[in-house]
Amino acid sequence: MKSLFLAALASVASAHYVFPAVIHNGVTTPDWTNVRQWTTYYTYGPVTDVTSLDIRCNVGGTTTKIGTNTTTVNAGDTLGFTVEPTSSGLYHPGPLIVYMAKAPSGTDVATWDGSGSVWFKIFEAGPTSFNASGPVWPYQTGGVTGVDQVFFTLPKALPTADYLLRIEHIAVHNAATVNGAQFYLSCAQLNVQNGGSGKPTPTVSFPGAYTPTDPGILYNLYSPWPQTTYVVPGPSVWTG
Ligand SMILES: *[C@@H]1O[C@H](CO)[C@@H](O)[C@H](O)[C@H]1NC(C)=O
Ligand SMILES: *[C@@H]1O[C@H](CO)[C@@H](O)[C@H](O)[C@H]1NC(C)=O
Ligand SMILES: [Cu+2]
Repeated sequence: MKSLFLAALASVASAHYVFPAVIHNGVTTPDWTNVRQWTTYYTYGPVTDVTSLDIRCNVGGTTTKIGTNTTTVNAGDTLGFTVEPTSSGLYHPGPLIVYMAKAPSGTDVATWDGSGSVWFKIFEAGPTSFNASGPVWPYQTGGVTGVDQVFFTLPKALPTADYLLRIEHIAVHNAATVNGAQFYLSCAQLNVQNGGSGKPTPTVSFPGAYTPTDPGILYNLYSPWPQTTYVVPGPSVWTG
């Protein structure tokens, strides 16, 4: 009985996922060197309260200074994050969203907390289609597995500056009750070079961007069956 219980606990823990590393120009950084290592990251667990500070850069991700390295990139580059554990990957149903926030000039992005209405969305991926099972999510590869790497492109018009980069996957399999949606997220620091002269808008704050009852956050994946709609939460995407 006891070992069964422990086995069940272990499978729950390993069932979730984290984004621990950045992929750029074919190079994957070590885990948690270029991504802020949040407190209790080893649980692979989600944030569920969108009104808490944890929704910004995960638990302790805005206050814990662990010397995270900043990744130098060019505007317009393709960037990626790894998903761990790789055996199950990004397996929950839900959208993938990427936000950025420019560090105020004179501020060291490595110690900046990302406060204020400074975050703009650069990428979102909701369902690619709907079939007789409901939404088809682009990062699920079938069965109970998902991809173990995700990629997106930085806008070419992004001004040269230091930024926080926030990746988020919202799992909606339990989202029919308030605070049931699961937010898997990490923040990395970027030094963006060769940028453009765009003005990223609209901007939002974290917490603040979401409410617990937003469509896409309070969402019943199973009713009506099959589901035929899904609204990705947050502001519109700034493409530059
Ligand atoms: C940042 O990079 C330096 C040099 O590559 C490395 O020695 C250091 O351990 C890195 N920082 C972290 C938090 O891993
Ligand atoms: C819906 O599409 C997904 C992804 O291609 C597939 O795994 C699933 O079997 C499909 N369901 C039905 C009922 O066609
Ligand atoms: Cu999970």
